[in-house]
Amino acid sequence: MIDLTTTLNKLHFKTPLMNAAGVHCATTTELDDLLDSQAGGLVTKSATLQPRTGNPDPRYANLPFGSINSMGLPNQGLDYYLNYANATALTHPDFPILLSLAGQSLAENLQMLERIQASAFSGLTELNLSCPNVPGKPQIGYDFDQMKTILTAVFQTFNQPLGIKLPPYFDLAQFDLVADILNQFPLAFINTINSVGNGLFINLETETTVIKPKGGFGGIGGSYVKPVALANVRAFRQRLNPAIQIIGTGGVVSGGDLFELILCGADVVQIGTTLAQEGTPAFGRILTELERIMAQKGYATLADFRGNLKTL
Ligand code: RRO
Repeated sequence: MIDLTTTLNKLHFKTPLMNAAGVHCATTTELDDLLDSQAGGLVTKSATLQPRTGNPDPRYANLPFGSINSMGLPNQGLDYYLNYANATALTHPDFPILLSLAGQSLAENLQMLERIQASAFSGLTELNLSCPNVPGKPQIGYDFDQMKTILTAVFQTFNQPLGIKLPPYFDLAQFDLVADILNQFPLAFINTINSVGNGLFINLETETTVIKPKGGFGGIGGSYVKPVALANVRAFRQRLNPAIQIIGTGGVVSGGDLFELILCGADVVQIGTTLAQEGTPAFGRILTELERIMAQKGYATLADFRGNLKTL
């Protein structure tokens, strides 16, 4: 018997998989598909106070080993997702729900957090500090002073469990600096990584970019980014207070990829590009592959190997 359950703060997951924010979670139809899948929980598309249409098409493309996107934060507005979450808590009381927020200013983020706090919301809130695709808006996660300012203000306002979505970091000094800031706050979790921002993919034949916004620059996901995701989960697990849990996101195509992210320390794992490409059956396939690997290795629970990466 293999036990795939896991816990994130107050929420209990039947399986460790969720969608990654932005994929298959923009409408109630897509969100209902997640409820009916093998996902252990769901997160809603990063929300702003008002609905946004996002960037012009084409704004997502599949690539040989992943994807590129510059969606530009298209979403139905916070109330749409908050109403969905609160209605679903009544029909599916045991299904974990995360609300993702991506306000375009500190004031907007605080206003959204106040709305959540004033509502019956019983899930977890994730503040996205790493959207790479809004023209003229740098990723907050790369501005350490701004990140500290935001977290200070947010924790003065919000008294419910909160996590943050981080961009990938690429230098050990950055891991040290960011972890030092994050350890000063009562974060419930971090989610690492968002897409690798501002990559460029080119169609050799037509000599053009493959997406239209921002001159073709966009966030890279899928197999291209798995080593970056593994490194970020591992580096933060080594540096963060044990009370701060980790959602690992990036490059999970197989059960082996899922196993590796948990081995690096992930408590929950999110699927982005693979969900976009295969739809919700991807969850069941990846979990079956994970179970086979665990059975072969003689592991009965995720805790049997979580964080246990060995080095040479
Ligand atoms: O909507 C997007 O363009 C987007 C967002 Br908010 C994000 O956080 N990450 C991403 O790859 N795309």
